[in-house]
Amino acid sequence: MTTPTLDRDRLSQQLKDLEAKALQAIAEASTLDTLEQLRVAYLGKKGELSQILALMGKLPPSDRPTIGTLANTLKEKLLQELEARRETLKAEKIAAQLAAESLDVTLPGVYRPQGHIHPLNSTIDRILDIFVGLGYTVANGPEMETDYYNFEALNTPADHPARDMQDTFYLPDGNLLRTHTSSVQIRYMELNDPPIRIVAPGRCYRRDAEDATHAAVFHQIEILAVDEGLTFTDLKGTVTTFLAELFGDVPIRFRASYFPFTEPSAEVDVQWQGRWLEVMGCGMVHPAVLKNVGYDPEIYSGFAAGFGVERFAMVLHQIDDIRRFYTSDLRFLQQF
Ligand code: 2U9
Repeated sequence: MTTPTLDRDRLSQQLKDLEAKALQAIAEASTLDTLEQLRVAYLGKKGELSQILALMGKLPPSDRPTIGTLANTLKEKLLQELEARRETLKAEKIAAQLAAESLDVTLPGVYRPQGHIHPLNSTIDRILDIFVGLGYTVANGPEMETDYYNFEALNTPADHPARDMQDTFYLPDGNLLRTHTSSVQIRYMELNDPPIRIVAPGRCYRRDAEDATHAAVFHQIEILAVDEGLTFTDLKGTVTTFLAELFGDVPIRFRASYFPFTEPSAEVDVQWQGRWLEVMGCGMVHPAVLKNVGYDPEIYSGFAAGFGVERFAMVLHQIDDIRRFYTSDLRFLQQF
């Protein structure tokens, strides 16, 4: 019995069916991986085209060239279609990336409101600039203090009203929250020999009922100069220069006053919008204070001054209530 020979027409039809199926699958492929799977499925060693070619041996020799040519033509066509589809998919992938990553530079930016320096901080900076310009060094110290550094070293006797409970925050361990930055100056003098010129800014605490001009937490700046031969004239000159820098050329006056840590003492007023405003206190450092830090009052003399920053900021910016500094109301803060 002769092996039924595969007639040429059947093989040729198989090749045509394969072409149609493969071309449709390539056209529908949506990823490069799928295309690679199709290449292997159709053109690989065990692919469908190879399987048909394997049947060539059963054809009459005279028919083999025809089928061989058809098969090679189909292989070339499928390779071209695979490559074309690959290029299309790659181009689509790049186009999708470009679209996703595209930045329209003409879009408006994200609005971020401009921040503002708090009026207290800008006032402190401005004041520190004036004294640093006069050769002073900025000194800082602890806000929690001992009775010694806050009162005793400053010649403030035990029964002085400033030490009463109603004015000072005492802590359970007997320490306190400093009521002025004078303690910083004591600490500095313990560690440094004259001549010294320091400016001490900082947060201070007073047990006051809060109202339009009193806050439990407030900011103070004090200056201290100790050298040989300093006199009240040097103090007046320094205070006058400082106030002229801040308030311009307005009348100022010194009124005799008393503080335990200075002798003589004075309070300073500036004439502002037609009224005399008290803005600071000052005086010559009391000899007992110099002795407490080991300075010889026969050789050295010094002057000091202190003022509340809120008070300056309120005068300079016409602010009517001290509490506005602490309530974080943007309608207030944005004005500065
Ligand atoms: C040392 C010696 C003396 C600092 C001084 C004042 C006068 C004064 C107040 C102003 C308003 C405190 O913020 S306030 O409540 N201060 O009037 N301060 S003389 O004298 C010193 C400081 C340190 C070693």
